[in-house]
Amino acid sequence: MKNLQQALKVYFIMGSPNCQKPPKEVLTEAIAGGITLFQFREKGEGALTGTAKYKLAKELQQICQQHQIPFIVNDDLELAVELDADGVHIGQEDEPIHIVREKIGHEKILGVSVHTMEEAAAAKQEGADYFGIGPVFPTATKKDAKGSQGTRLIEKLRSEGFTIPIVGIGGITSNNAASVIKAGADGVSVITAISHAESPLEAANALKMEVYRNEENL
Ligand code: 3NM
Repeated sequence: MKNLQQALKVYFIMGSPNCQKPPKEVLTEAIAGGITLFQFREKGEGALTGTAKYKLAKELQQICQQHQIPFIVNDDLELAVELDADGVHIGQEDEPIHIVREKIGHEKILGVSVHTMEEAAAAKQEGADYFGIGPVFPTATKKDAKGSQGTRLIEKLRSEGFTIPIVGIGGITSNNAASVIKAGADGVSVITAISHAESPLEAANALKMEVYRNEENL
């Protein structure tokens, strides 16, 4: 995808367990507030499965399509293929990266969560389009997340010459997004900061302002 770096600026991730009002409403508001990419991540307590999961994914994808927001599926490769989603995001515990790449083809976005230099080098080699790096700050959203590691790995990757697009994840809000961008990330990915906000629109907008304000080249 041509403008992946731009699309990663304000990357909203969500599934029904993350929402305090209807997911379609939350997504619509987040888009109005300026998110640039959406990931459907139906995980955690009360997560939908089967037909209900498919139906919600389809509805959210349609909202994204109406607004030209790329729609990415977390982990569920089968769902991504079925929906002809714009991409997939996988962790280290999921299917091997090169297999996922083979299955989705080269036109789709492939995001990979990495936690070490070794994982980063391997992920790049196997065909990742971008890295998700976290948790940058403590997060209550992902129960099996590792301890927060700050922006160290982002800085190290940049200082060692990795130019691949990177997003930080984990506990990011408009109050701390600046440090993630200053460390060298192209964007921030968030769940709670937008999905639990009283106004997802304002929360998305505040994040967007912080990202653009702190970009190196401005
Ligand atoms: N992955 P919030 S942290 C989905 O470190 C996810 O790889 C993480 O949610 C990682 O913005 C995380 O609510 C949760 O902290 C992010």
